[in-house]
Amino acid sequence: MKTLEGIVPELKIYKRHLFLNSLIYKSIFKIQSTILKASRDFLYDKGFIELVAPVIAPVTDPGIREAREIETRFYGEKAVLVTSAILYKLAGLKIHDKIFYVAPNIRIEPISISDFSTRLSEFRQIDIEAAYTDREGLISLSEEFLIYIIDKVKKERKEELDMLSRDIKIPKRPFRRIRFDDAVEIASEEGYGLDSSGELSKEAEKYISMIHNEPFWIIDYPAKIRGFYYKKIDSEHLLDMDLIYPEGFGEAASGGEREIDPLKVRDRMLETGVDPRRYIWLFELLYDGLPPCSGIGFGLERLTRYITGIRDIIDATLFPKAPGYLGL
Ligand code: ASN
Repeated sequence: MKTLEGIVPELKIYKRHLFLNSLIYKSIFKIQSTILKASRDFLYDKGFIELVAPVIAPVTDPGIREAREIETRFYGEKAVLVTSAILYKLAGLKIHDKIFYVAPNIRIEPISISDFSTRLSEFRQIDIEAAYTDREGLISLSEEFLIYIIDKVKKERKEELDMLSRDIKIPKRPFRRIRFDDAVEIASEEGYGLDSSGELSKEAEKYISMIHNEPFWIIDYPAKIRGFYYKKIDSEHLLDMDLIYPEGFGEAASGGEREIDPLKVRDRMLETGVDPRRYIWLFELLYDGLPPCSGIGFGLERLTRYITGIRDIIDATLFPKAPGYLGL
């Protein structure tokens, strides 16, 4: 994997302005621009419209695994920075049946001074939501979406991919699917386990990603460890999915079919340790009526990292905020 060899990560974060004219960054961010344009072209072509997500809110998505929210004040009132646009995706369906945001997500992830490869505290999701669509429909749309983007980048950014020595293959559909419980077993055979939130540990996910050479899905996550907005498939598992990149690149996207019955959403909140009193507006939205829907969010920086083949996620965003590193 190509990286900006020889430059310590602290300099790449705190002195980013001094590196912006390097050929590597020029190539990466021209490719990222093509990824964004291709995403929008693909989604508009499928009947989606783009909406604009908020940055600060009274309440946000608590389904963020090991991470925490940033609490702040807004004119004396308690507020949080948005961790994901999921709740606004649901609300956005009142405007149109197929919507997406390219939304900023702010999450206090655990600090790691030895690994800048996969996590940022500020990142963007190409966050998609579709009414009258089940998990199957979303899986199919997402596979097409990824293939479309890779194809566009290969056609329009050949020079930049060559500069990065990246020869990325166009994946073949349908992508493989593995149930979460089976993924845990595959990882445990090699001695990898779960993290403190009950997710596959970073190492476990990396290992499973490493033994694949095509993107694949992990489906049916345990109900207790993921957002209250996912619908259950049985008493312990969700109708959800993560897309995982091959070659060790790890998680690409998370999504699933939504629970839209207010009483069941409340049960899911209790099951995941969330206080229903904080989400009155969501209950009102649900009682007002939402169509059955599904959604997924693709991390823009992780998509950029995978397509460019670079090692570190801090090189896949222009002004990185690595966990604990404010940068510029
Ligand atoms: N984007 C995810 C979804 O659509 C939610 C998340 O990022 N936590 O389900």
